[in-house]
Amino acid sequence: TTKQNAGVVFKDNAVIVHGDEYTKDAWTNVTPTVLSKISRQLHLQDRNPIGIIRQLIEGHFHDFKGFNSFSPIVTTRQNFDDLLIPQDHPSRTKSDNYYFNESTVLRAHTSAHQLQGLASGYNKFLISGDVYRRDEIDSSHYPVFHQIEGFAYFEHENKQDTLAAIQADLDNASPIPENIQVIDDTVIHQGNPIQSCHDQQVVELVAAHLKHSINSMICHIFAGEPDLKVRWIEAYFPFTSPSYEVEIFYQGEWLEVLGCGVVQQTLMNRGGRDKAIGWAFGMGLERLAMVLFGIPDIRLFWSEDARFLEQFQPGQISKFKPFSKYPPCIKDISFWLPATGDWHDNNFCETVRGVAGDIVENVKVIDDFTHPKTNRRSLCYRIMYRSMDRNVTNDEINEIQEKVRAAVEQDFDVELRE
Ligand code: FA5
Ligand code: MG
Repeated sequence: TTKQNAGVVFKDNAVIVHGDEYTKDAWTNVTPTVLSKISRQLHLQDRNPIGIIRQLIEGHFHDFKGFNSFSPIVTTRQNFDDLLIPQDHPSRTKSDNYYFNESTVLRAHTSAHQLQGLASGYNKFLISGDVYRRDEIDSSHYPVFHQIEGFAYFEHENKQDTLAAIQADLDNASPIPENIQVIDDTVIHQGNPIQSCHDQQVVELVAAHLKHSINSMICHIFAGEPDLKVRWIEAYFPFTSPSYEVEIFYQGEWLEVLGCGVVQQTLMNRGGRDKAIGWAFGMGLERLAMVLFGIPDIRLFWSEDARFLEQFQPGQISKFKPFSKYPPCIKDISFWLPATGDWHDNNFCETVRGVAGDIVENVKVIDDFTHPKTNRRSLCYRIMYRSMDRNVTNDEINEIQEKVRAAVEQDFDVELRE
């Protein structure tokens, strides 16, 4: 049995993507639905908001080399080991990632290419691309989104030269505009330490360079915003220390937009840069695009409806003009869980999306009940179906819902109720 879509072939024992064959094993959980996205490359479309923001950021970091076409199919070594992510780290699990097999995965972040960037010889570079994570389903979560990675390092023989080079770069940079309020209470301390191999004065200057670079990028993309609030908080990533997250206050909410930090020296050394010290950030593009363009649903970025695509101009941020939404169709499914085994929402959502595709707008638990006598647990999920492009009929959705029920019964060994 084979299933085919745009360069992707599913065979019994292998998955083939553009001629490259990946042997299936117990880890395989990529689906035709998710693989149908790898050819879309929204970040390269100059009329898609994702592509427009990517170009805006590249325009700001004009002395950075841009890498936008690394393959999203990477080794687990690239996605995890190279980044010093421990063997037992939760971010490696099958319920969070799309595996081709034990050693090949759809990248979960653009950080998977940091070593390739280091090998390129450019000391400042950006990497953008589509990234994949198994996740819940709602208006701001989709299993594919986009990130841009920024990386800068300074490579000199001694401390004085390093300090001088970073300071010169900072002196050259334009000052942070008045319209931004930066809230930064972060301090370097034991819980978020300077690496023992590093010099404190150098790290403080690298961190200042990182913070200036990011604050001014945010000002650039939110140009014209009368009062912009940016907040720096401490964070943890296995591949940076100290580490930070940056949030933007927008329309009444703090929005997490990126993670960053001073790169672990072990990683620099593995990249052949043992004399250098550097910083990196990884930023999600969808959340920024949703606020800047006023886009209410993350699935819209994937729309091929002309009413969406024709609204945007290359290089320009403009407000999305909603076109009428088609009505939803809502179906519930309830079942008794098997007596043993863990239950993961992500796996359930994946099965639903595997059958129904993008027509699923939202999946949520509406009832979770454990029978007092038998101790059996029953769940009820509400699935909201809606198309971005057309009216769906109740008959059509009933048919899909029947397939969903069959797939859920088969995948999870549950006992369907009524
Ligand atoms: C990372 O992915 C790290 N690789 C970032 C990094 C790079 C840290 C370099 C240090 C140095 P995180 O999982 O937090 O971290 O994701 C980074 C950003 O991607 C988030 O701040 C958010 O803007 C975006 N993001 C994460 N998950 C989602 C999601 N499910 N949907 C949309 N955007 C997301
Ligand atoms: Mg995060």
